Amino acid sequence: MYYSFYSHLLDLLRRISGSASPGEKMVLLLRMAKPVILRSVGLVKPVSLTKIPGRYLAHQEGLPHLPVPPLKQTLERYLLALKPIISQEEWNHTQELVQEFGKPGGVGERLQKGLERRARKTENWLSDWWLQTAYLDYRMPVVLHSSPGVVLPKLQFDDCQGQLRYAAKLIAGVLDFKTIIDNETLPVEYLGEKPLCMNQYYQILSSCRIPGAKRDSVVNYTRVKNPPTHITVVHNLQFFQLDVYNSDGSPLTVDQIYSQLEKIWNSSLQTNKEPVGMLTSQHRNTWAVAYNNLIKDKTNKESVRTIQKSIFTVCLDAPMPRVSDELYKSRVAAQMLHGGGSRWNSGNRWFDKTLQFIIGEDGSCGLVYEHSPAEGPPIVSLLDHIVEYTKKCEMVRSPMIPLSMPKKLRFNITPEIKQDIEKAKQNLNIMVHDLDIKVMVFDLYGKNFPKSQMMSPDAFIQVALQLAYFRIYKCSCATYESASLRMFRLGRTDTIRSASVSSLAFVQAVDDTTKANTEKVELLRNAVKAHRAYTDMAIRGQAIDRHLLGLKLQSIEDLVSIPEIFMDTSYAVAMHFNLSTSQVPAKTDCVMCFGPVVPDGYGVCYNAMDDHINFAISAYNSCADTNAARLAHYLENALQDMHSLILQSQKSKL
Ligand code: COA
Ligand code: HC5
Repeated sequence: MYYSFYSHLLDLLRRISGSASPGEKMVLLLRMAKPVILRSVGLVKPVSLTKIPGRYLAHQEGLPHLPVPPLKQTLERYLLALKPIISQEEWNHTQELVQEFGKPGGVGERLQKGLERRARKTENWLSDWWLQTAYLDYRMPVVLHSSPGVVLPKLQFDDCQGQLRYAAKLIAGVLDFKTIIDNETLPVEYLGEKPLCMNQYYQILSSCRIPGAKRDSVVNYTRVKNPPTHITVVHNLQFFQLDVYNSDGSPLTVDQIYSQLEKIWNSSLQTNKEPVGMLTSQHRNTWAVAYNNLIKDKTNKESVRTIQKSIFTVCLDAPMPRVSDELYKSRVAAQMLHGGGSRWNSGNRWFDKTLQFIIGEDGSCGLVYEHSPAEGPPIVSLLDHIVEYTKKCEMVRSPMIPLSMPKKLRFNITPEIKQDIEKAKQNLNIMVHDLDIKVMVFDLYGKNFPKSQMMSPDAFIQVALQLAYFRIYKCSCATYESASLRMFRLGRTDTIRSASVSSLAFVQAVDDTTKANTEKVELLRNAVKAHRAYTDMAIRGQAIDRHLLGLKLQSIEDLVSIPEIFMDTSYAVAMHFNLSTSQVPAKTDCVMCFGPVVPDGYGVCYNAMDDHINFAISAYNSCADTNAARLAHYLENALQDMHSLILQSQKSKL
């Protein structure tokens, strides 16, 4: 049914005339055919994606390939991006290296040809390289260094019954979303006019990272012969396999899930267990060695496989120390990122698991996710779905067929494994003490104010961040903002470099009392425009960072020596992101967070709502030069000052 429908569609596509590319034509056709496709999904049983090309595959095939930007363009833009962050002297030196690299018939051109060849041969020249470089080869612990967290608004319960009830609804909400994914009825998302790659949605459930001696891997059990029908629940450091489908294939009801959770809860009341999950918080090389040791035992191996294969994990957390209202959100953000330490909930996790929902007894709720399979937006849109679902769904007590006790996942802890767990505890506790995190809700305005001024809200926030940083450090630093490459097939991200010549001109001028407000506003508008222009360039696949990375990796693959421009101090400065930032828009009023990417840097994640902005700022306590609360304070001032600057200059015009 599917097959003949799509062959028909492809046939139509071949016949269609006009200037659109085959990809664009397919998307057009798909949009026209949407109701038919939805109906056809209702007629047939959901099938594995590997067997029959469904709506999803056809959509994917219609997406354009990620381009390789022109070499000359990237080199020019690289030099420009360096201007605000290095000295003139360094810049002059780098300019010579860049010229040498880019000269006709030179190394750059040869590598560029290699990249172009790779782009012709692959679905996406970058995605595999990116997965390896940014995630699987990266050896630092996933905790703080890679896995982001999300905090939901505080929920209305304060005991373990409320905790279990909410957990049951949340699980049902995820399963509801899973049905949409499995049936391929997830609406295609758009960035402006352009349809986006939906692949990441198919990677977030039933997947897990696995440590390797030199390189990790990531497995996905969605498209296997017998896809998993269970989730993992962790309570008091003990893991359980909870089957979430009835024998007829229907998902358990909220009521059924609740009663299963109660059973889990009651059979895991002891708290003296070995926190085996703590091992997953280790440096990847250390964990890889411990992992091989752990799974030597057959029971342990089975338990680990069950966790890896599960659709997702739910962590029922033990109560955490109470804090003031002011500190509450920051504390929960830390709970999501690391679990609070070995005394609290860090062992109540399997950090390699892609999706872990965390629910505390005090109404705290959120998630931590292992980043390698997907970016924030699909995760957050799943969360939006859950929040809506849990609001609507009521628990109705209905007669139930008794369900069997969820299986406890057993671990045989040898003295060697115990020692590995002890080491993991120590290292995790060091990380916990090192994290400095501040959640700030800026409520003077949200997206609506910059919009009313005909400015991009995201660019406005980024310029404010540049101002805050400059006021503290009296200089600009290499700044990273994630830009989505999902306009392209299998696209992940590129970098928007927020420190620009224009942002520097603005931040240098703003506190200069000799300058008029009108001039300052002009500089502000310029900086915002420059940022928005960089964003447009990045989402169209024309930014510089992934291209430069590609050229470097191509030289490694060609076994030629690494070109001088990549050995240069300016390159190191450009890649040392003291500010690592990201915006993930959400319908829910949630806070998203992640750690800094350099020891002396900040992680800044924000969710801009219409009338307020949620920020989470992280830093390391071990660095004397950084302080999350201080940056938050300066950021708040910068946003206030930019607001009054604009309003004052408007008043004076009247
Ligand atoms: N005047 C008035 N309104 C404007 C405007 C202007 N000059 N410029 C933008 N706007 C509006 C937009 O139309 C948009 O409206 P909407 O709220 O109705 O959708 C809104 O302001 C927001 O636009 P902007 O702030 O410019 O940002 P964006 O939504 O285009 O997002 C990025 C910019 C970089 C965040 C986005 O392109 C992106 O790549 N997102 C994904 C990032 C990501 O993957 N992060 C996670 C990595 S794990
Ligand atoms: C729930 C929000 C998660 C945001 C995660 C994010 O932005 O990750 C960035 C991914 C990328 O490729 O840009 C990396 N960063 C955290 C280092 C900015």
